[in-house]
Amino acid sequence: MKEEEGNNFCNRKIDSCFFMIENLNAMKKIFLLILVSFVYLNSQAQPVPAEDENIPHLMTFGPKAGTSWGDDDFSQTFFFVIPEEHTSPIFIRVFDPDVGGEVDEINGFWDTKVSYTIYGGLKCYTEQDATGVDPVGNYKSGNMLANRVFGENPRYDNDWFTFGPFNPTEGELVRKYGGYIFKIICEGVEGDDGNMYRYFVSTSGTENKRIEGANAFAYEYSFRMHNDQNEVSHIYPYIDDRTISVEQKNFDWDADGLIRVVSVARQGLKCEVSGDDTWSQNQFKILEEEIGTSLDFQFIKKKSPPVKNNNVVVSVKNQYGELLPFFTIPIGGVPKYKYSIGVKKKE
Ligand SMILES: [Ca+2]
Ligand SMILES: [Ca+2]
Ligand SMILES: [Ca+2]
Ligand SMILES: [Ca+2]
Repeated sequence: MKEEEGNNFCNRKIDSCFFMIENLNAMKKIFLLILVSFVYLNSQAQPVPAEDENIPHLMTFGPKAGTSWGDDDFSQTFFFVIPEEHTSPIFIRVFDPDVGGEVDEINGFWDTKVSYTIYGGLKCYTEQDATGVDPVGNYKSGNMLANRVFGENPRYDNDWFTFGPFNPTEGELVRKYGGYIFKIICEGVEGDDGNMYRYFVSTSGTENKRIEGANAFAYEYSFRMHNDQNEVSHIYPYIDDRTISVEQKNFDWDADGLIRVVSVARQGLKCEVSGDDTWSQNQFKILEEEIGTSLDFQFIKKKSPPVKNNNVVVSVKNQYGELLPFFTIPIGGVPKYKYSIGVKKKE
């Protein structure tokens, strides 16, 4: 081989090497793009509880259960926000609506009935009693759009039941949330067992299909923790510009590890936690940087002794005693602690 040819051969080899590296980079970029869009799509979905919350199930007991099972009032209200731009029909789907079978918590034998009622129209959200922690007064406000009672029913154990279709305009238009609001109340009617369930607001009556820009929120969350001690559950109350301080309140935590608050400016504020069948609360001041962001309440289980089947109730109020909404898709995203802010602050 002549020297010149040898050089050419070398150059070609180097060229193809560069080509491969460029290809590799392009592949990495494509992979990243797929990953990012997957995460984005996921965060746009409307399971309730949502992925970022990592809460296995909502929990509502029959009215004969003792509160030591972890439900203080046998009633849970959720609101769905459908953006104004969305004009096609929507469906509200319930996972494991029954009380019995594989998913749910038995107390003696299955004898519980729960009702799910969907409300829309004027005052379904803006009625003051609808947005409290207690099922009192006119909390069932608005137009009743659908209702169904479930007992033990193998047909819907570990499976979905679908309400709807509803026209989005059947909800109540609430400008500050940019859309129509629907309310769903799950309530224990009879018995003493625990109903575990989830929701999904969908464009389809037969499967879970996301509605772009939709969200869901509650003012009091009654839920089942994971049994796996390595799983951390989260809720994300939104801090608006009127908030100076907040009070968190939790019920029947069974001393299961710790509840802490993380935010853009907070690395981990420990909250007062409740024992069996008790309430606990504490107040803390909101930092300037936290305005317009969500707080991340983290529910971290203790390693031993393990607490199984732990049901807990949580709410957060501002200094006026107004409850803060927990959005299932946190407003402004999941807050990440920023060292540059945090080091200047004392908690
Ligand atoms: Ca029972
Ligand atoms: Ca079930
Ligand atoms: Ca259930
Ligand atoms: Ca509990």
